[in-house]
Parts: sequence; C-alpha cells; structure tokens
Amino acid sequence: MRSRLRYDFGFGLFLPVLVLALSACGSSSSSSGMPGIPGMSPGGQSTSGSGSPPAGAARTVTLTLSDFKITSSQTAFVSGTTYHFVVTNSSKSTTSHEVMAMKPLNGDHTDMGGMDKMALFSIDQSKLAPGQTRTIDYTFTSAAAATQLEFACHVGSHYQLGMRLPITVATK
Ligand SMILES: [Cu+2]
Repeated sequence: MRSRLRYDFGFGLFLPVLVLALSACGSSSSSSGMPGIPGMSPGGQSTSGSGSPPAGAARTVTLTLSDFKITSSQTAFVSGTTYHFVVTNSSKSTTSHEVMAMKPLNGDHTDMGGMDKMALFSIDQSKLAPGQTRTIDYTFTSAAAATQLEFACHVGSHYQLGMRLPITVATK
C-alpha cells in the first residue's frame, strides 16, 4: 500500500513537467529550424475523422529573395493550414531584403510603420542580409482569403524593380 502511494505521487509530478516541456517547445520561435517531434500533437487531441494532416505537420514553403525578384515554391495557400516559410536572401551583392505578406500597394506609398501594420507577417531586412535564412510559421485566416495578397520587398525601390509575387489564399 505504501509503495503504491509513492508511485501515484511520482506520476503526478511527472505529468506537469511533461506538459511544461511541450508548451515551452511549442512557443519557441523556430528560427533555429528545429525539427518537429514525430508522433506528438499539441494538446494531444484525437485527429480521427477530420481527414486533415496530423497536427504539427506544417507545410514547408521555400522563399528566395534575389536582386530583384521573389520566388516561392508555392503561391497558392489554404486558410487554416500552418505553413513553415523558409526565407533566404540569395543576393549576390550586399543588398539586404525583406519579405512582407500584404495587400499590393497601388502607388500610394505609406510609411514603413503603416506597412508593418498592414502586413500579415514580415521578416525585417535587418534579419535578411545576403546569405541569411530565416523561418516563420504562419496560418492564413479565412479573412485573408477574401483579399488580394502578395509577397513583397519594400526596401528602397525594390518593389518597383520587381520584388513582388502575387499569392492566393483559398478558404478551406
Ligand atoms: Cu529587396
């Protein structure tokens, strides 16, 4: 009897530690490109019957920023799906680039602060010097599906030079 009590106590301690470890893992920004833990889904909900891919299996999208063009392995997206964007500045010069997912700008040039507010997500040029790679996970909402969107670089006159790539978001 005494040994069984000790066992219950030990197990009760172990669970919260496991939960803490999992949530710490999930909230970390994944700039290190740490691979996911196979077979572990956040919250541990059952995925039966939904027919969707297993939780945590984000689709990887490769984005390349060059002088002066944006290419992406994928330009058609679906709302509610998490995408793991791997963004590389492949500039052969010393030019930093940025990427912003936002509505196309039609001539009216707002300040950077305004554009930052408009962007669904962005990676600043200070993090994308030539040769650098950054990652960001993003899930488009169904509201994004109703709007015109593009990946754009608004550093200097890069946008005017062609650094824009229209994308589409379909409702799941
Ligand atoms: Cu640029």
